[in-house]
Amino acid sequence: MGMLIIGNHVSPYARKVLVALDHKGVEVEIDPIVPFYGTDAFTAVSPLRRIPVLIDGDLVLNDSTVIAEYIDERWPDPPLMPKGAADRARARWMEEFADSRLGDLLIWRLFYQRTVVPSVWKREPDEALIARTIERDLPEALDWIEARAPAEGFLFDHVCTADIAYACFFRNAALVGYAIDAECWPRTAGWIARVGAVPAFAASMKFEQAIFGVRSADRRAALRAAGARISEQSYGGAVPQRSLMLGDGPRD
Ligand SMILES: N[C@@H](CCC(=O)N[C@@H](CS)C(=O)NCC(=O)O)C(=O)O
Repeated sequence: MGMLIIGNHVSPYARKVLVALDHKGVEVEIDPIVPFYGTDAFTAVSPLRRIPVLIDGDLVLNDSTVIAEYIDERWPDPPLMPKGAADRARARWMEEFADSRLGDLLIWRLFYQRTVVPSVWKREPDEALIARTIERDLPEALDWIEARAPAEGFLFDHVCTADIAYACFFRNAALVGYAIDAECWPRTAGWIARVGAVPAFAASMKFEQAIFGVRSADRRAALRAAGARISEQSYGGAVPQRSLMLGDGPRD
């Protein structure tokens, strides 16, 4: 078996590492599970029951940031981190803000409510939480991002993991109907569009489109038909399990 990523292109965290690998021309097999359907074997390699997971021989890595840094060190060309200690630290903090704050706002409060809550947990989304997020919390986060978004090009002198992370989160937002208002946040809107046009990111769109809204059980076939290399074995099962990190309920 070659190197494996457990995860799918609709997870912003998994997509970050899949785009990084593609950007570097590294081939990988994918097991595109929805994490809630992970089996006990999944728990064994992902103790928080989260995607992505990278498995490379006897190396098992968790967390998209850890995985992306491993990828960048193992295949240094083209680089996905800036040079120099200060810029590298800045890049890590920018990525962390996206992973934590945009993860909370765009994934758990928006995307999760609109997609996972009705389809996996068979409940109505929490509309009050969604409204509060869009009207109050996201504008605050976008103001912070706007002050740091580049007017042209990327955060540093070439596209980096941090740029990709933001574009991944805003793609999930777009999938549930949220677009950055370019009149309010023009630099952010322009920057995210430029990252979206980076070939490896643009190439991920066909995989996202192949699986978004497709039942967990049918995703392997859909992705294979779209040209992805799908693993023989899967860490996914038929029955969803409670999220270790969230319980199975909405979060505020
Ligand atoms: N810090 C982690 C977060 C990963 C994460 O939250 N992944 C989501 C999918 S988008 C997940 O697996 N959620 C399942 C759960 O929390 O139960 C990373 O960067 O990889």
